[in-house]
Amino acid sequence: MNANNSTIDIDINDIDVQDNNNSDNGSSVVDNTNVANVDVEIDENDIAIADKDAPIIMLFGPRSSGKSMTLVRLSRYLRSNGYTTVIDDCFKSDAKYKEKCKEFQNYLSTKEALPGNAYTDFLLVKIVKHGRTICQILEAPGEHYFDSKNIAASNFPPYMTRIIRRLPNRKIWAFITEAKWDVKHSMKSAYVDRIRNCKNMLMKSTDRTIILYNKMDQREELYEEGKIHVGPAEKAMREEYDGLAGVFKNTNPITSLWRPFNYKFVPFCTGFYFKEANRLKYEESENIYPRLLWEALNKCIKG
Ligand SMILES: Nc1nc2c(ncn2[C@@H]2O[C@H](COP(=O)(O)OP(=O)(O)OP(=O)(O)O)[C@@H](O)[C@H]2O)c(=O)[nH]1
Ligand SMILES: [Mg+2]
Repeated sequence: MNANNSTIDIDINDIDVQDNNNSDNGSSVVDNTNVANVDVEIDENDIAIADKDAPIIMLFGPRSSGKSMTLVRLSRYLRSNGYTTVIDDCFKSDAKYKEKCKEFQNYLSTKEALPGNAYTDFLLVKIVKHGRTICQILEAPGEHYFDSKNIAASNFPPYMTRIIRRLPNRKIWAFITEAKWDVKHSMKSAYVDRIRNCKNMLMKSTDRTIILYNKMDQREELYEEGKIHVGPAEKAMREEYDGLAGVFKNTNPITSLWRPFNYKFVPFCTGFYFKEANRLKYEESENIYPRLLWEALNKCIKG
């Protein structure tokens, strides 16, 4: 079924997005006024991951690619499907982190969108079912992964090389790409280089890879009658991010015959954003998006 020979594991080519089985329409306001202002120096190396077993999902993407909103969308979907989201407030010890944990918890509970500027740094969220932690999702500041002001950087912050890389937990790297990322070609190719750099420096052979193509709503040609064209979406991602699939080329002579690339492709949209009375508002995306992401994550967790 897969027109592009990728590793996508969905057995239908067109996916209907009109599946709001969640009665909560998630319409929210992104309000920049209520920004937490805890005036402290943040030590990025002060992080602690106590659970050395549950896989860690690394949301990897430049600033504004949608890491926070992806985490929000997935958490809200999972909460409405019997999972508990537990924010690990011991992950960092500074007061600002604790403040953000509270904000995120409030956000998930009240449906109010997070203040845009307050929620941009670290967060570790555990996904729990029947008392068992299924996985832990980590968001870190976008510029730690890819700094648009220093695109030639080859090093990662020490906490990534010293702490994250050495953890025994399986990591699932969700590399976020954006539909119609409005930057120069050189910026995109620098981002692809940075992902290659991550693969070489931080990833282990037991880790897994997802390429998430966010902001799909910006490319209407990838839909027809409310259905996502998954194959063409993956093709569009590969055209926009030239060379990215090749980073994950499967070099095993046997398995590469049916799985040429070692990544799972997930078309995604966190919501529909619009301005109203000078405020940025958004309406939550359909459940099909977090469902596809959760399916891909589960395969990476188990397989
Ligand atoms: N059209 C569209 N815009 C989106 C989507 N997801 C996110 N955005 C836009 O991107 C902005 C940034 O999203 P965030 O989730 O805060 O991005 P981030 O990657 O966490 O950014 P940093 O924390 O600064 O690294 C949002 O405020 C939206 O305006 C989407 O699915 N579609
Ligand atoms: Mg963020």
